[in-house]
Amino acid sequence: MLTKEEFNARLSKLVREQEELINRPNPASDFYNGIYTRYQNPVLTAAHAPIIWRYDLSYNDNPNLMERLGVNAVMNSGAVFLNGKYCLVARVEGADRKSFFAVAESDKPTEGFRFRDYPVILPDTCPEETNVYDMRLTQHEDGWIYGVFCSESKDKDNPDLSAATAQAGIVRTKDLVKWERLPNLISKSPQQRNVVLHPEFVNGMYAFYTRPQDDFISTGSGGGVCFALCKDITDPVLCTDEVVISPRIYHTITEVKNGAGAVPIKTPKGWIHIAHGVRNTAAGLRYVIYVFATDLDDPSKLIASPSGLFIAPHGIERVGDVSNVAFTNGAIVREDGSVYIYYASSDTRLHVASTTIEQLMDYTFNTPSDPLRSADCVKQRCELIAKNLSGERRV
Ligand code: M1P
Repeated sequence: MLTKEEFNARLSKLVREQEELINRPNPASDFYNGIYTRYQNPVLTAAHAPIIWRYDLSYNDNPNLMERLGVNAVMNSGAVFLNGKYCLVARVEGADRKSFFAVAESDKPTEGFRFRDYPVILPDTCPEETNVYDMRLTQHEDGWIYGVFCSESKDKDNPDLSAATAQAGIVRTKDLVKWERLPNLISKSPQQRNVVLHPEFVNGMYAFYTRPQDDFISTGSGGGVCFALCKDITDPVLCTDEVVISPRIYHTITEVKNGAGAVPIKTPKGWIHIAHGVRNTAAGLRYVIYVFATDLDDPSKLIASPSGLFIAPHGIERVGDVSNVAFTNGAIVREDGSVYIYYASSDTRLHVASTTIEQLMDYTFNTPSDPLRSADCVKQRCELIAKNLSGERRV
């Protein structure tokens, strides 16, 4: 058992080290691709979880200053700019494997994120719900901020202990403090994950990006990221068919599955979507982030598909609880055209990549699309090489 002095000294050290972590600068890394900037440090980790969430600070009750409720990971975060702050609604995973949501905010987009004292208290309206995660935050033109997240329950009809059902839960708020829970989205698919609400009305209705799937992990017959409409968000039943807008394609980064990520970004040339694609490998599934664009007037119409991946897990990002994963569910766009993409690595920690609308549009609309066969990919690359060798700027 610690003496009171030792207890206080250890606590002071914990507090000091966490303050140093939160306040440490986050310079850009050396990574270069002309498309976005990466940063040296994650913006949120398990170590950012407040000490008061994890330790009982009473010397009488916890004289060894033990962590009582550990936090295992902080990852996939929705993002909005609100009241002058960059606000993230992070997926926090306890040591008990249950995830919950918590708001972390900063004056700066790339560093200084601090959790509020309490996590989000979601209205507990689904008794069968076991786990919640991956909230997408949509600042809708109706004036609400909606959070659409995965609501996971045990599949009681399946004797397999791991069998689960994923549904799209919906909440709304004006301030990220008080949350109103709406019914879960009703679609024809038995399972839904990675559902995102479009920020504008489409034909006077709410529009959702969905990801139908046959079971909890495998999308099965689900063909990719879909689009469908809903008349009333307080009675959220999809009233149109879910049409595939970004398909899964053989021998591409979306072969096994894909899913919508950040809320689509409106640009003069179209809606830019930052999504994730999954392929299988001998080392397990590999998740990368990719981009596509849809028509401004008809967001169900695909208009650009830059080839391949946009962000892959890099260096240390490749390792974590679920290794080889880059995943995004939030981005913030500022009036000056700067864009901050919050992405998690390996289901463990959260990072940011910064770019601009101008760069994103250049990437999305000028990157050639995947010709889908090696022979055609070589032709495509040779055209680039030939252009460079004959052009005015030879290296
Ligand atoms: O473990 C990687 C990701 O797996 C899921 O994504 P998907 O539904 O596309 O397989 C999500 O559970 C996500 O949280 C997780 O990061």
